[in-house]
Amino acid sequence: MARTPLIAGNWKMNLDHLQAVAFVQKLHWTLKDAGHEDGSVEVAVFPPYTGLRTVQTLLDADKIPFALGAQDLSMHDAGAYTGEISGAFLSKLACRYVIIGHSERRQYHHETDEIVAAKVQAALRHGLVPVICVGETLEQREESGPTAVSVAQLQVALEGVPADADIVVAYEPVWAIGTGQVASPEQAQEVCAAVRQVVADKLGADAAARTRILYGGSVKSGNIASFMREPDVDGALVGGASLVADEFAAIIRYQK
Ligand code: G2H
Repeated sequence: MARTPLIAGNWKMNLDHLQAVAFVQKLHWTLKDAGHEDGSVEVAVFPPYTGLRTVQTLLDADKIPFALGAQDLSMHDAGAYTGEISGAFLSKLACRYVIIGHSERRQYHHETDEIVAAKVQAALRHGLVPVICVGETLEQREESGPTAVSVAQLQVALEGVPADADIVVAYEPVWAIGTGQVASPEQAQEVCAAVRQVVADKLGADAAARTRILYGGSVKSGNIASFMREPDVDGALVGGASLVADEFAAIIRYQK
């Protein structure tokens, strides 16, 4: 089954709502000027919550074919949860995606596999596609090998997920995030193949064939093509390099 590649820009806590609009306009025109063919690759941007509304309005008004996503959501739908954002609010802003279980959430906000699983359920309740992040620290890799942590994290995250659910999984080795230390394409492939097997075991062969699995961790224009040549890598979750329009456009325009 052919899977449309997904190149996703996780802006993290960068770009306020005005900078977000200027950035998306610049990215759009950079791609247009380069003769980029819309639709060959799905492009998604993940601004901070405060930028979602302005970016959504711009995408709509200028018919810019980027998907919109949020970087997190609450496991609850509504109520007395100060500071939290409901999936219901995100789907009203035309968000298609929501990142769940990014290693920075797991590390700085103590999100457990069970919290991640509850957030996946919340996303699905509101028609959002969860981008479920998994990945190991260097210590865990040395202790239990390259695939064990991602497999275990994903098994919990997929508990109770229906076989026909639309999900994305992002493999992000923690040791390669924002460090400049990149996993090799072979290392990425090994874990992405194990991730696809978990999807097959939990959700069935059809789901495994259609689910996109991304690699994330210091992706740049100079290394994207080598990842995209791997059979189980269907795209990238890009952090730092997604904040520079020329660089992110070059990543989107990778040649295998
Ligand atoms: C991993 C990645 C984006 P970066 O966190 O999710 O960030 O590309 O800066 O390593």
